[in-house]
Order: sequence, then C-alpha cells, then structure tokens
Amino acid sequence: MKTIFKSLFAITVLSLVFSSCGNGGSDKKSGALSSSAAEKVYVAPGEHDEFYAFVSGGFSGQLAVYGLPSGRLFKVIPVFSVDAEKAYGFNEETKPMLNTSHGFIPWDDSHHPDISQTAGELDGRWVFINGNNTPRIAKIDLTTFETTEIIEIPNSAGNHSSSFVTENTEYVVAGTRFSVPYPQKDMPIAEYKGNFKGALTFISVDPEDGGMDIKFQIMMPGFNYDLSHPGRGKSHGWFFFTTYNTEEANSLLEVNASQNDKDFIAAINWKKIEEYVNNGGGTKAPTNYAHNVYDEHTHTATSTMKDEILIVNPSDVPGAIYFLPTPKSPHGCDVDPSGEYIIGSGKLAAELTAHSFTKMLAAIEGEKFDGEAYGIPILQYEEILAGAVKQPGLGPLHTEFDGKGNAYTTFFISSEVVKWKLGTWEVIDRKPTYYSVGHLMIPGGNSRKPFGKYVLAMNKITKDRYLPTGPEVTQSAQLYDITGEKMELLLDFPTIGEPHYAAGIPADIIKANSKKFFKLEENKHKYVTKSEADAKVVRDGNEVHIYMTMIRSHFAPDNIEGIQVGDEVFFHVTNLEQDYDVPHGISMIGAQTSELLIMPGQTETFKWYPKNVGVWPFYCTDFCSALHQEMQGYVRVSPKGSSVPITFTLDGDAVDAE
Ligand code: RUQ
Ligand code: CUA
Repeated sequence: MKTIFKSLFAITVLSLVFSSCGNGGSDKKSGALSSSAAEKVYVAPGEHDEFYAFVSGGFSGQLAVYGLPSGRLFKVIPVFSVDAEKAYGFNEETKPMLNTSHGFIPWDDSHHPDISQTAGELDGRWVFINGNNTPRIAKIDLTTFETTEIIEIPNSAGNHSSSFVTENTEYVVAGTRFSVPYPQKDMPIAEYKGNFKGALTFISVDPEDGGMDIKFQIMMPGFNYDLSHPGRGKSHGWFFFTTYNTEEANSLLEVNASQNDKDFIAAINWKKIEEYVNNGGGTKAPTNYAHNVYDEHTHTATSTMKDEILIVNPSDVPGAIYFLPTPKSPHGCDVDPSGEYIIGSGKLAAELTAHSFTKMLAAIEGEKFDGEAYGIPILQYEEILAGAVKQPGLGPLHTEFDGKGNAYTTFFISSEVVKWKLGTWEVIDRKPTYYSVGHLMIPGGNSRKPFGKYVLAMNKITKDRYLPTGPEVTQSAQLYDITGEKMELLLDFPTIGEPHYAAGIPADIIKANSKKFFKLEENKHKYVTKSEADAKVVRDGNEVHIYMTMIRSHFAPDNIEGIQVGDEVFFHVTNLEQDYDVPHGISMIGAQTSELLIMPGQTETFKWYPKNVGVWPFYCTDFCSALHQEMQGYVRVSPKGSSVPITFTLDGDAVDAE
C-alpha cells in the first residue's frame, strides 16, 4: 500500500497537515471523549464485549483478537510467525506448520482475515487469512483460536487479493498480486508484457472439517490482482477481482501503471469453471507446494509436499470470465449485502464506481462488448454502470455495508470515512480518521447480514494520537458508532503490526463453541503420558525421551539422572489437568528453542542439548497455583560415556529406567 501512494505523497502530507489541525478542532467540539462516547465503549469489569474483532497483524504475520466496543486485546494468534508465548513454530509439534517449498519460513505479511459463512451469513467456524510474501492461506479454528491449517499457493506472488470466502465457504480464494512467468523460468524482465501470468486460485473447503485443497487455478493475463470479493445472493457463483497495471508495466509502476483511464474488475463465474473442472476439464501441471495440517487429537502438525495442480486457462471456458472497466487503478472490490452492486475504488479516480450485477448479466447476454483483452471480453462501461458517488473524497480504498442501505468507504489521502447511500449514491456523512485510513470493518460487513452498529477504521499513520514510544508508534484502530444518521467517533485503540483488515462477528456466535480443555482420553499424541504412573525416561543411543506429566503443582518425573553431555533430550510433556484455564508451562535452562505453554489435556515437545556436566533445573513458567513456585525439577548431566544409569523420581520415589 505504501508504495502505491508514493506518487501522491505530496498531497498526502498536505492533507495530513489539514486533518491534524482542521479536524482536530472539530474533534474537540464534537467531544470524541465526551461521557456519552465513553459510556458506549465501557464494558464493566466482568462483563463481556458484544463483538469479537479479528484484526490482521500485517507484517507481524499474526492475527489479534479484540473485543468491541471496548478495544480490549484478548489474544494474539500466531499464524505465519513464531510466537514465544505459545511456542508456535518453536515446539516440535507446530514447526511443520511453517514449512513451505522454500523451507521453514517463520514469517509472513498477513492481510485479510475472513470468517466462514453458511448461506451468506457468518457461521463463526473458521477464520481464513492470507500470507502475502510466500503465498499461503491459513485457517484458524474458532473453537480453539489456533491455526490448524496452512496451504501454500504455487505460481502466485504477493498473494494479496486473498483470502475471501464464498457464501457457503465452498471456496476460499487466493489471487496473485504480482504476475510472474508461468511456468517460472529464466527470462528478461523487459519481456513481461504478454508473457507473465496472474494466477487466481480457488481452494475448496470441506464442509465438515474445513480441510483445504486447491481445486483449480486460473491463469489470467499478466496484470496485478489487488483485492477481491465474492458475489452473494443473486451474484452467488461469481467472484470479482480488481486489477491494476493493465498496462503490464514492469518498472516505475507509480507512473507506468497509472496510464490507462480504466483498469478492470475481473468477473469470474466460478460455478461455471467448477462444472468444467468436475467434468474433467483443466490441465494437470507439475508443481511443488506445502500443505500443513494440525491435528487436534495428536496435537501435532504434519507437512505434506504436493506435486500437481489443475490449471484452467480463460480460453478453456468461454463465457466464464469478463472484464468490467473500472476507473484508475481500483484497489478495493466490494459487494453489497444484496449482491447487486460491485464497488470499485479507483485509487486515482475522482469518483467511486458501482457496477450493477443485473446490468452485467444483461450486457453479457446482449454481447455489449468493448473489445477484449487476451481473449477475455471487456464489457461496455456505460452498460454495466449502476452509478457513481461523485467527489466523495481523495484516494478511496475499501467499502463495507451496514445492511440498512448504506455504504462506508475509506479515503486514504483525505483521511476519512465517508457514508453514502446505495442506489442514490449521495454522500450522507463524513468523519475524519487519525490518520490515513486503510481498511474498515463492520461486523458481517462482507456478508448478506451485516451487524451495522460499529465501524472500525484501521489507520496507517498514528503520529500524535498516543504517547510517543520512540520512532515507532503503534498503529491504530478507531471505533465509530454508526447507528445514527451521523457517525460518532468513540474510541482509539492500539493494534499489533499493521492492522490491515479485520473480520468482526457477534461474540454469541463463537463463545458457546469455544473449547475449555482437550480431553485426555482423546489425546493421540505419539508421546502422550496419560497418568503419572506411566511417566518414564527412555534412552535410545544418544536420544533420550522423557515422558513427563504436569499437574498442580508438580512434574512427574521431577528429578532425572543419567543424562550425558552430547545427548539429544526430548521433553514430551502432557498436561493432565482437565479443567478450564489451567495451562502449565515448562522451561529448561539452556533450552534453545522454547519454553512450552501446555493446555489441559495437551502434549507438547521441546528439545534440549545439554552442553555441560552438572545439575540443571527446570520449572513451570505459568503461575498456575499457590504452589507454582514449588513446581520444578532437576536433570543431572554426567560426562559422555558415564556409567551413571538413567533413574528418575516419581511421587518422591526413585525409579530405574526399564
Ligand atoms: S490492502 S489498505 Cu493489503 Cu487490504 Cu487495502
Ligand atoms: Cu504449573 Cu506453575
């Protein structure tokens, strides 16, 4: 995003200057911190927020869970990042989640969370989110709030027009930002035009367990595919993607990709392509990508490399893909709750464009074409236009809907949220954001049934809104009440990384299904220890496996002898608790990867390489009980080749290994 707007930098700076003095004044007048605003966001101690907001962590690769309206942070879910707090990506069980065809990549840039839907309404089962840099789509299970699946997207680059779901979660869609040679090859960059391809990937989602699988990949012309949204209601079965750089420039895009008066929204009839594929259509092509799945019962992830993908070329399925001309490098691509209007936000355009789905079908039917691009028909602009919002602001990005006939669009350059009316296209209200808003979110705002009570603006620039914390100021979200004719700014709260986009949902849809603990009898971990009596230490050459349990307030075994310098020691630790909110931690002095935080009924593993002889302690890292400080043990390390046998203490008694 930042580079896209470089050419507008001067205007941006100017508008910032204006918004910080001009709007700052009106802010005080309208009393953003007036007592009524304070009351609207106050959630009394012990009470619950009305909504969950899943806010992407941008370059942190995480997903943060906030309550709305309070703005309280409940959890940070690591997705494309390692997380010391949860040992995700550190413990042996979750390392495979971050495997890719490029090896272990414990970082990514995550942008667009989207919640699963049934019949066009949020069902609260899963959140999907994209990793842009090394293209991946992840799924987070909302019973555990853990990342349970990551699928890599081959032939894609800068996976940005992702990860949006169709209205029955038939598919989660991933679109490439950068076009690249397909298949990848060594070729001059100057020969980009006509030779690079843009892959749009449709990943099927199993309706029962949510299992993801790449169903097909459409090889589109070499444009940049920016954002996307599914059709819904009457337009269910279609998917819409904004494109920019239809010029197919390969350098200095800020100038060279802004030449065309109109770029396109690509309208994809995925139902038609699905039918083609189900009847044996498409070409199987060799590829290489990772599919990583976390199993809740083994508490372990596995990574499988896949070597084939089904490619569909637009010319294979005539009548499935059309281009909708849309002014000036459109960024956001949003579909209203009825499925009739497709909103394209031309970043450099003077107006917001709304296409009509009904008119689009009629134009297709009547063959109202304006030429073609790489064999894909371009529909006549006037034939499909529903209307335009005139002079709404500068630098439109994204639009969400309140379900009452209103739309809300963010304007990066003029730094505001603008409320306008679907159908009449008139501007109803505008409120400044502090500053330079990117996405905005209304819970359910991208479904048939939005919950139009609040809009959350996610800002790129914070400046003076918080106490300074060195050169880096946390990025910021702002909450507005949208129940009245005019919006009212209620709250600022800090976010993690870049709050790129968010998905919100009424808490009631999720909280009843939230898991309290894992059942010990269902634990199928390879190294589970289900009772203290089964705890043991097993040597196998220089590998030592410790089968350990934890319960308030001790480990079994606690003292272990017979370990030698040069051993590879595996701590497989099972938390025997069967109660809500009783994790235990374990850390070992000198352990290089991590400490663990283990949920009730769960088993996790870390490795320890003892380097020096001596007696070395381990302890519980989570304050679990009044006797938490007593929860500890020792490992005696002897020289390599020592005759000290493996022994350990269980329940205070010394036990010999088998
Ligand atoms: S984009 S700020 Cu990465 Cu979602 Cu528009
Ligand atoms: Cu267990 Cu502290």
